Amino acid sequence: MIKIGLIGKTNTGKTTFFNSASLSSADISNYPFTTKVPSVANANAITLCVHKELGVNDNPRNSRCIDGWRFIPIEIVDLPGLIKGAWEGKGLGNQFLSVAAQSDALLHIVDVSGSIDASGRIAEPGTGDPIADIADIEEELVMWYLKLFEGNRDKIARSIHSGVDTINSITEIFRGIGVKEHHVKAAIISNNLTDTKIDDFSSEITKDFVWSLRELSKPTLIVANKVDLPSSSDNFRRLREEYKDLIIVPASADAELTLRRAEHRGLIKYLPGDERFEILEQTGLNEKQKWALNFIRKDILGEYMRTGVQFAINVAVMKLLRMNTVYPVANPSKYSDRNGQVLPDVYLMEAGSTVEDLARTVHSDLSRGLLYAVDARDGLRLPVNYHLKDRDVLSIVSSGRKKR
Ligand SMILES: Nc1nc2c(ncn2[C@@H]2O[C@H](COP(=O)(O)OP(=O)(O)O)[C@@H](O)[C@H]2O)c(=O)[nH]1
Ligand SMILES: [Mg+2]
Repeated sequence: MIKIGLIGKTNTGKTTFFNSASLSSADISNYPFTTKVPSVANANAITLCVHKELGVNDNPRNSRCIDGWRFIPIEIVDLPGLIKGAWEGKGLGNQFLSVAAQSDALLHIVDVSGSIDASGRIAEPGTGDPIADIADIEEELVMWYLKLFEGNRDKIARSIHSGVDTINSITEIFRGIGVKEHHVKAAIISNNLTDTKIDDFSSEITKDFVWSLRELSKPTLIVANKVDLPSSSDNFRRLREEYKDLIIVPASADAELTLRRAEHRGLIKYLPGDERFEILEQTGLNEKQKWALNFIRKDILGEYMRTGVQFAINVAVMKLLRMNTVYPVANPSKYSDRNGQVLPDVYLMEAGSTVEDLARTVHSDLSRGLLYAVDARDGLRLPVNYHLKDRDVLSIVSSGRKKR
């Protein structure tokens, strides 16, 4: 399952984001380091289901379908707040880094209202500097990569001298934190290091190289949280000016938590990520709740279209990790499995994956004796090396086992 780590300084709203995305109730508090252990929960990537377009009713099994939207489970991890020097093991640095290492992508949560100081303590709104906060956390991540590289320089060199190629020798060092050969290859190419010997990696070259490696292996977007506070709008503008090469999603985790709780209690109708909600129980609302909902409607949804929590997750999965949704079915004319269940499963498949990858993901039986796939929309036979597209509905045919 795809795993997304929430990183950032203390008190930026990571736990609130985590709770609102998963509607679980880990402690939300102001004290530094309350999040002692990383907690993991299920959240969802949400995409438009194909069932409406195909004109059928579906029987989802590995996911849910609500109002035409497919909710595909993913994992989110709430990490302890990072402080400067984490890469040297300060604070909960080592614990943080070992968990971040297991994430496929990162959501970097910043307090865009400037309500925390540089060390993550609650401060007067507007006094903190979210731009510097982003740079601090980025620096920590890069230093962690740099430390791994520098600490293993001799080992890498020995491996290369013994005949292992450069890419594999470097990948071996970083494998434990989720770095793949193709990341190392791309980092070498983008820094024009194809013909540079490892002994000639100056400290400057090395820093550029690990910077690329960090970017490639842990795709990250910025969640500019707390946009509900008035001091956020200027900071948000500055942030966008300053970091043109990053995806920045404005968010109010607090507003999302309010909406999901109200929805949970049957007070409103609201789908995560929606641009609107509907009050069902006017009479069940007290004045404070009415005020809060009005505020969310006007100042958050009205201004930013959405609370940003679900949107950030969707963007991370679909854009950063380049996932496509693919629906395997056994019966291409009924879009069903062998038991007649319509569109039971949807899989997130990385762009570039093939029919063969899908077969392997669905069931090892299918990949043995794999023959081809049938496009359920038009009956077209697709070879095993066909690149899956988003919203493909495919029947995999193998000699090992009949259609699935
Ligand atoms: N105004 C506002 N406050 C928020 C928002 N998200 C979190 N907070 C508050 O920020 C403080 C720290 O939140 P928490 O989730 O514990 O931060 P963490 O340390 O990053 O996990 C708490 O007082 C939250 O209520 C938000 O979107 N808007
Ligand atoms: Mg927390």
